[in-house]
Amino acid sequence: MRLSLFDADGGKEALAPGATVLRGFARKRDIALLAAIEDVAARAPFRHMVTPGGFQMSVAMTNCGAAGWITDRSGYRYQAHDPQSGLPWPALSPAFLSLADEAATAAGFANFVPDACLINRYEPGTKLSLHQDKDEADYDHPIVSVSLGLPATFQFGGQKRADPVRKVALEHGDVVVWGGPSRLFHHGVLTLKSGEHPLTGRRRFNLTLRKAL
Ligand code: MD3
Ligand code: FE
Repeated sequence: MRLSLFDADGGKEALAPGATVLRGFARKRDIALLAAIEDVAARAPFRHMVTPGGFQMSVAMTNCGAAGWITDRSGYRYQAHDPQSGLPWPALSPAFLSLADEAATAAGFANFVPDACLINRYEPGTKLSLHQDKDEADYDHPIVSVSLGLPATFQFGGQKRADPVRKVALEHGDVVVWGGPSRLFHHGVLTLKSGEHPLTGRRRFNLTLRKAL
């Protein structure tokens, strides 16, 4: 067995009740995950969606799975078809499904079967403001989030918007599982700093795997 000073799988940290960071959990599969993102984007290109208030999001998004998360002037929702093409979203990649199930299991949530994967693409200068994920039908299911590429500072607070926020640095390959009491916590991503990642260049990708329907 080869011993490494920098093991790819850096262990488990509890962030809050029901919220677990699995450091480096996705790192060994990074190439396959990025290839799967490229496949999705070839059929459902990244785009900057518009919020109900009329602001274009700085983060570019696309989806795969039976349901895709969208926003436009009429609101936030899950939809089976890509509004840009009218086609169903690409199928959920088996690589995403197995990672989601393994990560959820490692965090204590057995049998997690997501039907939606939102793919966020950040470039330096982009951010995601504090929000809750509440467009899903059933909050009993956890959410699995996978970070790839440039590092980011993630912030999360509590159930109320005014609750104090904590910051956590998320790096390439880190996976976070949010469930139970933390499922409806407010969260966001601070403005991405510039940098260059060997696999993604000046970009960060985040996969958010959810059971939406
Ligand atoms: C904390 N994306 O797409 S998901 C999103 O890095 C989103 O792009 C983040 O928030 C990103 O909605 C990471 C992390 C996440 C998801 C659900 C949560 C954190 C959460 C639910 C409760 C608390
Ligand atoms: Fe979110």
